[in-house]
Amino acid sequence: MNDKLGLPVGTTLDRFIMRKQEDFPFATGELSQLLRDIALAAKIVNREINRAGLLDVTGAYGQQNVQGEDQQKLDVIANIRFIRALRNGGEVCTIISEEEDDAIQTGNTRGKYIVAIDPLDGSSNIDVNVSIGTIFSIYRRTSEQGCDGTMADCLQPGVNQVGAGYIIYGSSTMLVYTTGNGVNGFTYDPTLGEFFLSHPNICTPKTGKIYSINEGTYNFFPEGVKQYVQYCKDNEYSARYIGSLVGDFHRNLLKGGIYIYPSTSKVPKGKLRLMYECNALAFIVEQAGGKATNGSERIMELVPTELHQRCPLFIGSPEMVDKAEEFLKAEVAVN
Ligand code: AHM
Ligand code: MG
Repeated sequence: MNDKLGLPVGTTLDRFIMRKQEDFPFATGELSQLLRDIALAAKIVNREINRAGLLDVTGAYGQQNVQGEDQQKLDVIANIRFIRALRNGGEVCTIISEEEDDAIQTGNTRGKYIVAIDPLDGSSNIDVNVSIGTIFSIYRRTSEQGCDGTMADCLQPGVNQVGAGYIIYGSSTMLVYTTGNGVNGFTYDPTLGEFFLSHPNICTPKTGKIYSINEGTYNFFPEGVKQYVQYCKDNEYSARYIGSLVGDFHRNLLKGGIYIYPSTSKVPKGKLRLMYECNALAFIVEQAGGKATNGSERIMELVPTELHQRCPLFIGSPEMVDKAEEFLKAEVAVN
């Protein structure tokens, strides 16, 4: 099996990124470098995650680790690792992170890119050894180089993404990304310290039999969502919900399915964040032939007004997203 460029399974991520760049005659290599920086941070975070249980059990490191850093929760560690890698890489002027209230200026004022990142998503699953992930979106700045990124650079709609991806730290660690020409997945071989192409040109099934939603909050769902969930049950779909967006999304991407985090009467805007959760996965799913909406509008066309804006998410196999939207529309028509 090959990717769209004919690169075979087993190609290293570095080689793959280099070959892709050769197809763009005016490419300067900066985006390629940025992707490599993310992959490097992912390897470091992967190493930390793998030792998490051990550290928890022994609790013997005290306040500081051997590098003299204060011992911190993994989501904070991941945040530090990714920011450091992006800052040192030099291609990014501004970072939006789930862990930081304000946009972070890296000091690389010549950097062309903005990165929005959730360094470690699903952190409630860390302590129980369940899959967690990193999600990232890459934008080109719209302001002139030579100064810090602006708010307008940060608040771009998802359609402006030039790249997006996620890392899933699961039974194996994978990096899945797109730069707008299909989706490719790379599996990490920890013995070699390399990501290798394992899932070339990922295409999501048009429909599936998996629905992923936190049914514990059923009583607070909008009527249309309740009815769609009932439709899933009537059709004997399988309910699968890890509570780790990357894990749930990755499974559904490969097998076919729908992931829903709706607005509820308790969280009217939903829980997930547009800038570093929904947009990245929306870009990936669309590149794989799927769909992502907030129930009525395409996620990537939503124009953000705040860095940490929340939005409802319906994402996955296109026919399933369409079906869910039918129920929502019917509800609107009744009211
Ligand atoms: P986080 O960014 O604080 O980790 O929250 C996001 C996570 C997603 O990974 C997951 O899909 C969702 O929250 C689960 O939320 P809930 O427990 O409400 O079902
Ligand atoms: Mg998150």
